[in-house]
Amino acid sequence: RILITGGLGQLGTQCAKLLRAKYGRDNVILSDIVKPSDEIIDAGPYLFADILDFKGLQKAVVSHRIDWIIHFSALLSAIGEQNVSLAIRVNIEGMHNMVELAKQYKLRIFVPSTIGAFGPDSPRNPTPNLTIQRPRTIYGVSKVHAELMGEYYHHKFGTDFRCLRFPGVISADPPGGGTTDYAVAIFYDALKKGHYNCYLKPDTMLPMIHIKDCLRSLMEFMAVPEEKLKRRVYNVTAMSFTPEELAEKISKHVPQLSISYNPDSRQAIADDWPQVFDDSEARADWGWKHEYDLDRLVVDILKEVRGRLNMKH
Ligand code: VAH
Repeated sequence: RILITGGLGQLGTQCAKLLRAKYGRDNVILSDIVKPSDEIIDAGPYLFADILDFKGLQKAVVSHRIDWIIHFSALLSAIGEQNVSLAIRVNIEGMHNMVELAKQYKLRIFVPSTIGAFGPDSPRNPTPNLTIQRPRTIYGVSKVHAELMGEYYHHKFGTDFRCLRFPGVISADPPGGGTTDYAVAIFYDALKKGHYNCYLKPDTMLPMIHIKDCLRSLMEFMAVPEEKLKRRVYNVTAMSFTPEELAEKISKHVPQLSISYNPDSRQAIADDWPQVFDDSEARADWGWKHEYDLDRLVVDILKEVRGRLNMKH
């Protein structure tokens, strides 16, 4: 059985759908501290689980006979800077609880890390798997901590900890509180207003990935036999682009799109992040490869967003 924490965030519901298709609807339990919609309940088992409540989590793991944990709960980069103490609790104390449970009950645990786990001292183009990590956001600090804690538990206790560093994930559901959220919001504003006011500079290059590639990398990585893994933490990516490159691709399909640039505090976060992510080790060790390039991503997300806005085209 698989327990997904932070299940109602950007990745959880799609991840549950894919895992349920592969492992069975009732073997994947979505959990969060948010009240679920009817749609979520209809899709499969849902559980209230507060990752700060160790006893409650222990009960969930035992009574549902959990074998794998997919630990998504976290405050992302921008929202973390507005709620540092909450980010420390959720992202760091929450990780302690989950990795301790993984050790106690011999669970396989997946924790996502991020391009945000690198900082201004890291090489930016490309950023390799193993290099300096001195991030300047509490989100980044907490994710480096998660990587180090997971690797420690693996080396000390044999815990099957696995971690992929994701770039900005593009889906029809906005992430909420991220620095890469512009690349989702622009699709909605392009279709609804024909204009997007971008909070990053036009030439801000960031690594990105389509959510379908992101979740496929997770599924494939979780199924890799332990002996094939040379490390517990891998970079994965699909492409890098700038706001102006993305706007230009979208305007091929939405000609009326205009874009203005008014950088805010998220610019300083993005300026410390990788511009190009080197995922050659994931490709070499367990056969990772992306399937969505920017052209295909734009067509697919536009279709999804039109569906959400139920526009006829
Ligand atoms: C954020 N979308 O912007 C998240 C992600 C790589 C970026 O971690 O914070």
